[in-house]
Amino acid sequence: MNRIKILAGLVAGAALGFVLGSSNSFTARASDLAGFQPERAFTVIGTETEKVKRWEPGTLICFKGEKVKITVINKIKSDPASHGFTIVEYNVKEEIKRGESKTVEFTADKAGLFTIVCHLHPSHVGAQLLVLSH
Ligand SMILES: [Cu+2]
Repeated sequence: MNRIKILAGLVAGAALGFVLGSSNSFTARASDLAGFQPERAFTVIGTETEKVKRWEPGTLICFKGEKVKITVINKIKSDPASHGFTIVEYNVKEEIKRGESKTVEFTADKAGLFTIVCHLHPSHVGAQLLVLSH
């Protein structure tokens, strides 16, 4: 039994090494990057601990000019069943029902610190987006 677990660990390690190795060996020439717009992807989970509801991670950081993709998943078990995910400055406004997910995409064309609010119940489930200007 232990031998099987060790073998599984070795296989997993080898697979991880391959993934890391292939990304490390990636080299891009300037011509390959012409018109390339980097994408910053996040997965944000709505959670509840000790009756405190929040989006996790609560701080999303990207660089100005990046395409941002945020997948928001509502895993909050208590009522209300829906929560909002709104970033006013980026015209993002979604409502996510319990157990469901939504994806928002925008280009971070404004630098600064932006508040992410639940427009349904602003007293909870806040977060923030920090867009760095390089
Ligand atoms: Cu809410």
